Amino acid sequence: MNIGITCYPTYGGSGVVATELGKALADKGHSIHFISYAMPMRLGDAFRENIMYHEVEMSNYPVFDFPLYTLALASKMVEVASYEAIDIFHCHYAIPHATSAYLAKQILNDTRAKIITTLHGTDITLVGLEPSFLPVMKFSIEQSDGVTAVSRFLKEKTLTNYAIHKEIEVIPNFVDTNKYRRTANAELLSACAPHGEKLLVHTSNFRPVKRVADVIHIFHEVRKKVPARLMLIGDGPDRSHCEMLARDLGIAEHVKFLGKQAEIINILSISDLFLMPSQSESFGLSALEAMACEVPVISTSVGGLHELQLHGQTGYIAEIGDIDRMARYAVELLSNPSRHRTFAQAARTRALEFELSRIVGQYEQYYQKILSGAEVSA
Ligand code: GMT
Repeated sequence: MNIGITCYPTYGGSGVVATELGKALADKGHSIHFISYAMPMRLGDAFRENIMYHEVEMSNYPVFDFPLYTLALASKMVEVASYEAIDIFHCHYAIPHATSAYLAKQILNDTRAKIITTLHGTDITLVGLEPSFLPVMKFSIEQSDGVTAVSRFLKEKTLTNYAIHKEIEVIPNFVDTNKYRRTANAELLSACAPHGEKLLVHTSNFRPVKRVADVIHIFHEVRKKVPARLMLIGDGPDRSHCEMLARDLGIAEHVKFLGKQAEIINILSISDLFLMPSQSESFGLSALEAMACEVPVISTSVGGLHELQLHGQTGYIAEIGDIDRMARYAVELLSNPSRHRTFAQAARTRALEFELSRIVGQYEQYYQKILSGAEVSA
């Protein structure tokens, strides 16, 4: 198949899923055309002759106070489809990608190329609900030939929040468990935990929805009972506040803000616990990556997280903002090596259920279903 994949090229989960999916599909012989405003981060070192990258060019005409990305993307999709016989436009994150794809298809006047939109999370639960976007979002989702969601939670939210009468296929996120596996790195471990401290880790885009300040507070409580250090990966609007908070609580020397990291397997491999105290999480891809590296997860009970992590087996689940409980769970696991080992193994076993090859196969089957014109309206 000739597949055009549009995603955000940044470190966010939707871009990661889109890029890893494209690479895996290319390995299976499909031709993949990434269409975005920058090269997707995880594509960097993945040259293959059947992966093409088409950059959306943005003009900066002074009359435009705001960049017209939706239109520029639609034009690039038209161009790529005209010369590359695209079978499927697979849009990751609905805003504005599904809208651009709809526009492109109208311009092409082509019934052959199908649009599949994969909903990832905040496109549905946050941004898309804003009155300035909602009607366009609803329309664009309804006009897609196929729609997938990364969890049952997200599917239900889409159907109810947007009053959409359309079949939505749940295809969960995935991880390459051959790549994401725990590998010993004594040198890194002794650099990060020189006195044998336990290592807690968090990775996110530091947006309010991630409640990174809770991570700092949980760690503060944990340190009162267990010698530990905290590593924070990623960057975003709440980072400065969190750095200040760590200083105010007097724990700054035990907290490392690592910023954006291209390669996190080595860090996960030396970690003892992953913290995800999010306010909303449609799936929790970064928790899955941690689980694949045998890192148990302490998370909130929101969204699709309980579809991934099993309370009392792969980690623990608490209510949003219940810092004390999350800290208690963390201390309990960190101070009981045999239970920690059992949880770490269970986390890995659970992650294997989301192995890349299984889920990529589900996407391929879904592509076939949509291409064959199978009925997807409710
Ligand atoms: O977490 C974010 O805000 C980034 C966002 C994205 O689209 O890049 O992540 C969403 O998609 C991920 C991949 O499907 C999911 O694992 C995350 O749970 C989801 N984030 C939220 O729902 C907040």
